[in-house]
Amino acid sequence: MSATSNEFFVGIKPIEYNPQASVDDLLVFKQYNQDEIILGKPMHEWLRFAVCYWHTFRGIGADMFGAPTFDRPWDQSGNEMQIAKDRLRAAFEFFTKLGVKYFTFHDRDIAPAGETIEQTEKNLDEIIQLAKELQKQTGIKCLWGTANLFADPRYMNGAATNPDAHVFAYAAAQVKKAMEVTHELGGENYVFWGGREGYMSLLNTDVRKELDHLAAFLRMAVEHKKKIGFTGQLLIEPKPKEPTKHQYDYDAQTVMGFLNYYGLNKDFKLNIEPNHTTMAGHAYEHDVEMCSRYGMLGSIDSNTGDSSLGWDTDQFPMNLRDCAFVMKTVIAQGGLAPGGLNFDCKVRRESTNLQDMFIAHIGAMDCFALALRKMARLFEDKKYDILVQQRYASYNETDIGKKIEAGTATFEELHAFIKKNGEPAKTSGEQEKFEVIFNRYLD
Ligand code: XUL
Ligand code: CO
Repeated sequence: MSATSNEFFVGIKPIEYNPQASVDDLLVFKQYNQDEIILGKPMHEWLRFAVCYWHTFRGIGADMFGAPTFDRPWDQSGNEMQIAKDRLRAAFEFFTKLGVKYFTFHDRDIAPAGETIEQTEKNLDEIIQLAKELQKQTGIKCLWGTANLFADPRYMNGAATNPDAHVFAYAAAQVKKAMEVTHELGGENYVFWGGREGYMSLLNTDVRKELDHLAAFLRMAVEHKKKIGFTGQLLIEPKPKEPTKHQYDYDAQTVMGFLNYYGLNKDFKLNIEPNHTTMAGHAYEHDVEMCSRYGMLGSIDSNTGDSSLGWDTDQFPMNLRDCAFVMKTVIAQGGLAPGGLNFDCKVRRESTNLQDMFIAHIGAMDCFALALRKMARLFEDKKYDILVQQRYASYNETDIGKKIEAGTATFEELHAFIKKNGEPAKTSGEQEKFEVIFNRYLD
């Protein structure tokens, strides 16, 4: 903080859009022009960017092999609650200067835990009051809140899937409060990421019991949501592994199957994090597309991994191709609201300047904005719609295809059809053609 003001990011002015800016001018948007209308709505409505509190304001630059490398000016005062307040003010200065409209948080990111649940909730309430004031002053909104059910040692064997009902109850108590404070901040969604909801060994695990318990937990959350009048969307964030060897919310299709089985599919949508998707062995865009096609894509933790590493590196998305694939799906479903693009990303441990926080977010926002522009053109041309429809034309244009789609065909009928019509003609999948066309839209 400067000696004369409450400013933490001294010398950094609000980031502006200037497409003419030089390559070296990094504190400027060259693509993200928030009010520019694309396909009938402003860019900020398509993109709904959020800054995440845990990486950007609680990240200290530590890793498994080394001590913290960051030296943040808001982490200096000594007293835990005072630091939490300074940090919150710094965060709102950052959101405002960056020009994002949303933030996301875990309960334990914004306020320190106390010795007892009463003290923990008191700390949280005090910080939430300050957050509300800062929201009022700045107009910044809460995209989603969540509870940290993985860091405290009590959750070492899981939270809602813990073999001990006492731990399950603790997790429920914590989520109850986290939902209430998210509601108080006007949160537009609430996220469940099953941090340790999985197993390390099948030998000591009753997987069926744990999944039944997880469903019971989520049912209680739905009930509580109604009880407190929270109208935000509930979201589940899939991840295949890490920290546990196997996480139950493995990927989008697994989570949708789980929700359907337990009758929860009307109450939840998915928050897809592409870094998690790639850890499940899928392409970056796979889960986004997979759940969108079932009307289940609620929000995106827009980050990326490193293909040569394979763990959850939570890097800023800077690859135009990846962002374009995401935006292609987002445009096709008409947007993400009430979800958004949350930067669940951390600057590298070696990126120790305060400026790096801005540069990272600006770079990722510009990458998505450019992807939006490019994919808007593709959408307007209806290129893929037409080409993909053509591949499936037989289902609309032939009697047998129409019957299959309608669910009225039988095996006997299809057997008779083949006897009469013989071998199908060979049809090229034309993958390269589709890839070349996609690349041309990225030009
Ligand atoms: C962890 C992860 C979380 C969730 C929120 O991999 O992505 O930060 O987004 O708990
Ligand atoms: Co995430």
